[in-house]
Amino acid sequence: MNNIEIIIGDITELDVDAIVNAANQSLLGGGGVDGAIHRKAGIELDLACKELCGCQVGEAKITLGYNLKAKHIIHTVAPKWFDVRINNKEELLKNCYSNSYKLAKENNLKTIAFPCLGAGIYQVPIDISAKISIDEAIKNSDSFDKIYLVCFKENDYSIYNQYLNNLRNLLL
Ligand code: AR6
Repeated sequence: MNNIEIIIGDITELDVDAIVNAANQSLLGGGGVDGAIHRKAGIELDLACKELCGCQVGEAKITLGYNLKAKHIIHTVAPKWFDVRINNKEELLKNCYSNSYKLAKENNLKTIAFPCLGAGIYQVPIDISAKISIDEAIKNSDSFDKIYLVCFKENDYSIYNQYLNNLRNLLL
């Protein structure tokens, strides 16, 4: 659990074995962190993503990192929190994290960084994002040297830290 670090900043700058992308089902790029990753990784990422033939909500697929410092990109698709037709959103969001960790382990990756999956355009509330992201990080922490949970906004960073600090205090 001590190898879990919550940081604030731009995930595309990180030098890790894998960064996780908050993609959409097409895997062909978009706005938010997805747009930033595709812009910086370059055209080779667009070509590799085309070959993957999309990704279902909660599933994860892997590519190289191309022009990024990160060696790999794990692409996963969060549920749209505003979509009233989906009644298992928490389970699907949990699957995004667990399937990303699974894929990282299968590829022997030891350092991984997640953004707050779904917490932007897809509107996952930040307290739910913090709980699921941190709970899943704790479950997987023994398999990694370092897990970064990357927040982009001050408010998200403080809510993530609050949740993790509460858990750490409970364990003292
Ligand atoms: N580094 C770290 N976090 C970031 C960055 C960055 N460079 N940029 C944004 N964030 P979002 P979603 C945070 O909207 O909600 C795309 O169009 C952001 O503050 O990127 O899963 C896809 O193609 C938020 O906390 O992803 C899909 O269509 C988090 O990343 C859709 O958006 C996720 O926000 C996916 O929506």
